[in-house]
Amino acid sequence: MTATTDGSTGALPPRAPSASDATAETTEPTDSLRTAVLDDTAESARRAAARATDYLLSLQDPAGWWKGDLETNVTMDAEDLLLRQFLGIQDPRTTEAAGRHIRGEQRPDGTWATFYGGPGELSATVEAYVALRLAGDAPDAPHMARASAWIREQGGVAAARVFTRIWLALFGWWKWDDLPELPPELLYLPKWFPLNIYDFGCWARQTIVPLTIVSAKRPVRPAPFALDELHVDPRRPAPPRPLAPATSWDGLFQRLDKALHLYHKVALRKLRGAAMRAAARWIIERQENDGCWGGIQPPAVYSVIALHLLGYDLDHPVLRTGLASLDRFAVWREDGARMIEACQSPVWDTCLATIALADAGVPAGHPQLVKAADWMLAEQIRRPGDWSVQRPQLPSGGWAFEFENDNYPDIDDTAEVVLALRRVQHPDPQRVADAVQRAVRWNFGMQSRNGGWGAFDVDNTSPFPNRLPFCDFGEVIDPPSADVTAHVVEMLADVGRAHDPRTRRGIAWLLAEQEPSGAWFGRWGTNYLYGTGSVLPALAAAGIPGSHPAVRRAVRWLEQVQNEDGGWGEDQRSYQDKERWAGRGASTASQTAWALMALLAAGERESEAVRRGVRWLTGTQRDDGSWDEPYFTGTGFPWDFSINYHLYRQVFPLTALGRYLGGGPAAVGA
Ligand code: R03
Repeated sequence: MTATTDGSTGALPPRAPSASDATAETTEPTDSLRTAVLDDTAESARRAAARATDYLLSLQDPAGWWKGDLETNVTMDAEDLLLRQFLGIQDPRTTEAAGRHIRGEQRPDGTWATFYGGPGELSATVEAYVALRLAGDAPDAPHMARASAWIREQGGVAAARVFTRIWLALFGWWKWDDLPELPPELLYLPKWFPLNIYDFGCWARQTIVPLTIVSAKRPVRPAPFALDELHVDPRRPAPPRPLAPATSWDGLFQRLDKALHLYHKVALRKLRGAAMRAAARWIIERQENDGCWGGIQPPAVYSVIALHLLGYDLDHPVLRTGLASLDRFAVWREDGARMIEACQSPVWDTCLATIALADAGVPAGHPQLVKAADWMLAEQIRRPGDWSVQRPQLPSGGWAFEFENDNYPDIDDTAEVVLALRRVQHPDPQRVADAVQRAVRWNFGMQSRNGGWGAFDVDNTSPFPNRLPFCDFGEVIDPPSADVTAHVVEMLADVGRAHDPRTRRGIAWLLAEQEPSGAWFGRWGTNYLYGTGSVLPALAAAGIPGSHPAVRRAVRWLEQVQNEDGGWGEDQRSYQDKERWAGRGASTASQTAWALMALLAAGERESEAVRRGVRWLTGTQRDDGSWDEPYFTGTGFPWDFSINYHLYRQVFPLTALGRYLGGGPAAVGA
């Protein structure tokens, strides 16, 4: 199954034997009918893999990378219009195109969801509604009236998340005093003190620092219209929230917030000024070469606002390049609609595409794979970042997810890029070996105390950030997850370190994390199918046999949740209600592929479940070699922020088909 890799980079140790390798050769057929069915399945898998290979190869950028659209929800587009309104840089073409996209995403009941087929979501609906009003839609137009009525039914603006109310406060549609405080003096808390900025996950940290400036400045721009229709009772937009008992954590943090509101009024002017300048320095030091912050939308929009409030004008290089970086997140569609990506995924897509093509039997020295490897090699990060706060002595060597994000390499991308690089026969094997060695050292160094790996930081597990009234959306810490840990274990096994005590601790952590059902939770992909689809290949790579009880439990779970149609699917609702939805939902290409990758790693190649899954993939492939996937199978934050990675529908099915066929150049005519 991985025949193309062995010996491809001579300087590197061979892949560790895996349980699935042992079953890669076909076993004795039980009867001729069964053989014929399997042959037929293999034949259609071969054809499907060949077409999928060609299609994927055709999507590569001449520079060597792949990048699929990263589709999320309309809050990105709404906030883009709100930002332009705030800065006074609206332009009719953009407004029209964003409005078109937002309108196109509205559902018949007037709401907007945050993922395909999901329920109406209040904060997204409020933001989308306000954006459409900025785009000129009248409040009494039928689509707008349906939205505002629904918003009022749900409790109005008062029930929306903090971020939404911050956006409204910028225009006086909500009172700053009715928002949680985020004092800039936060920056002065030392790194051992609870709630210091390094206690937060890096995405929250980068968002909170600029918001401390905004929260201290409390800016209000003139609103172009009133928004009374979004309140249950416009005379009382912010009904008092009940206070929890002082002895509870919630009560304690509510009182802390009250104290901070008082402090806002009496804050020492000098201290506050110095704190805001320190925050500005912190922000500017972290601006990337292309003008963005952390490669993601929230830090960029709030950093631009914060620096503008401190007097930077719009053509100051920091703001000019910052705004330009946001413009590059825009995807213009053929129908004239404009969608904003929350983030861009070129490194992640490129390593996954490389692995898929190698699995499908594209020769390791294929020029397009070498091109991809060259691009990935040039992306390796060779300087310290925020991660160095916890690991000051650790040399750099990771990869980030995006084009430019040198300050925040992540452990997941680093593991997958190493796995990808090792599948390519590069003309300079020493260069690859050096890059891999630095990456392995960095990932080892980023292991958390409990034996697992988080995405960006070590031991980012403080219980306090989640308690802040400010933190009512998404995750705010970055504890180890099964999916990231699995990818690291798989990579470490691949480089011959399966028996290193650190790898063994990772494996022990994974085994302890298995759910009673037999599945693993998926933090960055939806959900148990992603977790399980990550863990079983890792255990196999590390030499855990398919007969291991943990693997058997997982196989039984996968077989139980397979759909009638032979595919697998898992709805976002599994994050809310795992009893009902874990492993359940309409079949999708990526999730079917994850289940197959897990089963194949467990040695189930000849099973009926695998045959039916492969059949689902070959039967749903389109003529051009691609798959459709309207469902969101990626996770930014469980339930709160879902992602449709447009390349997932291509790379994972190809990996699964390639592994089913056993890889090797004979498998497809590449
Ligand atoms: C698949 C594995 C690789 N993985 C990286 C995945 C990156 C996913 C995109 C990140 O985009 C973000 C969008 C966000 N929104 N809101 C926040 C946010 C962060 C990242 C956010 C939420 C709470 C706080 C601050 C920011 Br507090 C829309 C490792």
